[in-house]
Amino acid sequence: METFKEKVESLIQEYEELITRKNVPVEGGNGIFTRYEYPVLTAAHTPIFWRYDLDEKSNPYLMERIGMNATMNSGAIKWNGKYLLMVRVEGADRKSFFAVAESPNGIDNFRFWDYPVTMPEDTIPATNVYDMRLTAHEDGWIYGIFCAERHDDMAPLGDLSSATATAAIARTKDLKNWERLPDLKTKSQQRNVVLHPEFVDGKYALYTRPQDGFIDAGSGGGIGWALVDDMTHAEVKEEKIIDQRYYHTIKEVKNGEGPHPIKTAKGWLHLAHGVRACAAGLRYVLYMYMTSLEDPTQLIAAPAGAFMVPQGEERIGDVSNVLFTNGWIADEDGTVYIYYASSDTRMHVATSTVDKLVDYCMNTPADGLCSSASVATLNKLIDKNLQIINGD
Ligand code: M1P
Repeated sequence: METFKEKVESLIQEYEELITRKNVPVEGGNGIFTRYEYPVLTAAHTPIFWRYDLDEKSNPYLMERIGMNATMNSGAIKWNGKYLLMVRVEGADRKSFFAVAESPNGIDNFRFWDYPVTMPEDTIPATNVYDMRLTAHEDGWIYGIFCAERHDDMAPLGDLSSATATAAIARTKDLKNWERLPDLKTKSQQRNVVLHPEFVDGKYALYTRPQDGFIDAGSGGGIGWALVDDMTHAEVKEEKIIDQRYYHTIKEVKNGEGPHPIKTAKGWLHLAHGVRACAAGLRYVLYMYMTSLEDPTQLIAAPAGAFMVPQGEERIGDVSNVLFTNGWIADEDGTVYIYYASSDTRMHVATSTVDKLVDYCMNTPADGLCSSASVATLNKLIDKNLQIINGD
């Protein structure tokens, strides 16, 4: 019979095999991005010493004591030459927290730092925190903006589901020690708030997502933009919608900015999620758009439809039919590492390049918003291609 020590050794061995497994690009695809065979992080990637009590006296059966349920919606940053994810880890108790996982190459070998982030509370403590967007701002700080969720105390007695969503703000210089700043003051509830990396007219610029309630984006209109004087007392006074939602599109119900946009020679490159409703429930997909360098509130490219949709095992999880992103890394050589979560359960990577993504945004036809326009756009391409094929 295996001794306790041997059992621990095999647990650690299996774990090491999992987290050091080489990831493999999936052949084929659409030429825009490359998916990878294995998720980069799952609940099983969280350290053994987070989940098990390794003391034989207090845990003679070597059982998991603190279960981990999911590793999802992660912010991303390149830091000291390493690819870091600020992972939303969800425990078995349904509480999410942040933890950094680090990889030498961005596609595999992600290893969690020993301790999760100890995030200081705002004046009113949050019940749940999640979906951090990281921005290394030109002011010298790294900001983390995330959702702080609290029970809605205005809800009728016995309603233990109603909640409020606020954009929480913290900053750091080392990704270990965080200074919590007051939550963003806004007229409406907010989720998916993202800090633009540069000052605009001498102010901090935020991508926002005004919403009518905790779930319902309702009259919010889409992805907003707001200028803020001071991140230590951030308040949205005016909000302008820069990426609107439309009827019968992939973002008709909701949308939300992903990570902060990447600056390119042709404009700011954006990655976002769009949500539509169907008989199977809500379907979350990723889409892209671009805004002008001169005026980042001006949309300059909006390719029709989804950039990425849930496929295969990505379609199944705690909240099925969901792709969500809040982290990407643009490397010095132009490679872009897109980190996305599937079905609120696990993290994946896809790679592309800045040039390809700009080309995708600039040259994919825009949505004509009705079937006849889609057919007209399709016919134009068919005409052109048939001429090429027939050598006319
Ligand atoms: O469950 C899907 C996603 O739902 C929310 O996103 P949104 O605010 O756009 O509806 C978030 O709770 C997100 O964490 C989650 O992945």
